Amino acid sequence: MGGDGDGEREDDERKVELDEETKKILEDFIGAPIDDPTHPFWNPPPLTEEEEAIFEDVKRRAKECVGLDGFAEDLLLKDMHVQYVKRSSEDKDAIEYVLTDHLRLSGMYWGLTSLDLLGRLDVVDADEIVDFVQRCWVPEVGGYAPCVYHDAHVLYTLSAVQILALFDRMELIDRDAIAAFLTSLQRESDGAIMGDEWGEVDTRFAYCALSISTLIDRPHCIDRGKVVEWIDKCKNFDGGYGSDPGGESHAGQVFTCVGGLALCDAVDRIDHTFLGWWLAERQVKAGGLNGRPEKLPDVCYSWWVLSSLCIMGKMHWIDQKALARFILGCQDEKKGGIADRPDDEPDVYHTFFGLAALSLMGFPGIKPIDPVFALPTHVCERIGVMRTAADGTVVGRRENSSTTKGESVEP
Ligand code: BD6
Ligand code: ZN
Repeated sequence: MGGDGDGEREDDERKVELDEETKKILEDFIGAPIDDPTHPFWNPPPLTEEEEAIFEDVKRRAKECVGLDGFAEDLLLKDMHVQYVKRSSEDKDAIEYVLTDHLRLSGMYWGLTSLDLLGRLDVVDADEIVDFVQRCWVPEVGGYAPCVYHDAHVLYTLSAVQILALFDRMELIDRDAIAAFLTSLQRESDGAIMGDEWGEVDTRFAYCALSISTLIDRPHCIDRGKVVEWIDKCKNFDGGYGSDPGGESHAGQVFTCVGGLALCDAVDRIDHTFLGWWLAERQVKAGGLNGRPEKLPDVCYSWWVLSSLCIMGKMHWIDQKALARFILGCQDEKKGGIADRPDDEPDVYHTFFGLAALSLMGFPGIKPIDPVFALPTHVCERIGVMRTAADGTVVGRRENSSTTKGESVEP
């Protein structure tokens, strides 16, 4: 690398001090002194045209196969999944549609994010969707309901914000009203977050509040230190997390806690070795992942487990190729969509989490996804939320973010 502008590397301040033994091993390996930038090893001659072409070809193939070398893009039935998601949003008479009223905004987020990951968000009518989202807004509460005429809840407020982020319509959000709603959901006594005014607490709601407050740039509307303390109380002897203190470890809850801690820059609270083991143990012989010991593998846990491992920098602790094979094997070759297990009925939830896990593994033809926000990374970049640490765990906001409408970010 090097050679940009004044020759300074952007990551110079992250220089690692090598001990003498490591230095010697490295020097023997590359056949050049580490500390002499004038040595020809560090100043290779420019590539010939032929070498350049080979290099480009290698780079292209490497990009297509990160972690999954040998996987061909056409193993993923992309167009069929696009049509499946499109159909499931259109067929408003289908029984599944009627029965899922109470999940509607989350269902829309799963479907729309799937389309964006596949580069086909254009197949839906953005204005119609944004209009529906706005009709789910409950102004007297400051949150979104899953569907028109239902009650506002933190779960669907996150889905609404995620959908508006996907369509780049964040200006429609009443950030201060949502911030006040989130503030009202935090329990004074122990920092736990309630889902709505009825008072149930769960680590899912803590994650949602932390994610929303970051996405809308109101990080201090909840006391993050207190949430961290509460999440820490949900940690079990096996390194995993449950839904509340004393709750059994479950991969879904693990994600909400690991993601939540990452949003608070507090991943040091995680027992990395124990939890890394517990998560890696979720992989079964068939290659898929389960949510708890002794359970069958299920595509959706590909996401809950893998995103947690990704945040912890331990994705290589599982066999990614075997997992990708399992997910691809759950595709419905006739209808499109992905099911929880091979030959089961597909649904939009498993379609999204299957695609999202493939995205984390760098599967060719799927856009990259952020393991904490569960949004395509280009969307996170656009709205100014970014992850800064080399291990991918610190989540912050770009300074002078355009989404703050000229207000300064609170200290
Ligand atoms: C979620 C959780 C936290 C924060 C954001 C989130 N986004 C999506 C979720 C998952 C979660 C949810 O929103 N709960 O409120 N799950 C669902 O909406 C699913 C919907 C569903 C029902 C039936 C079949 C397929 C999807 N849900 C209500 C579940 O309980 C699913 C059911 C299931 C899927 N596969 C096997 N069973 N389970 C589930 O989501 O488990 C993962 C989980 C559990 C607890 C916390 C976090 C994640
Ligand atoms: Zn599932």
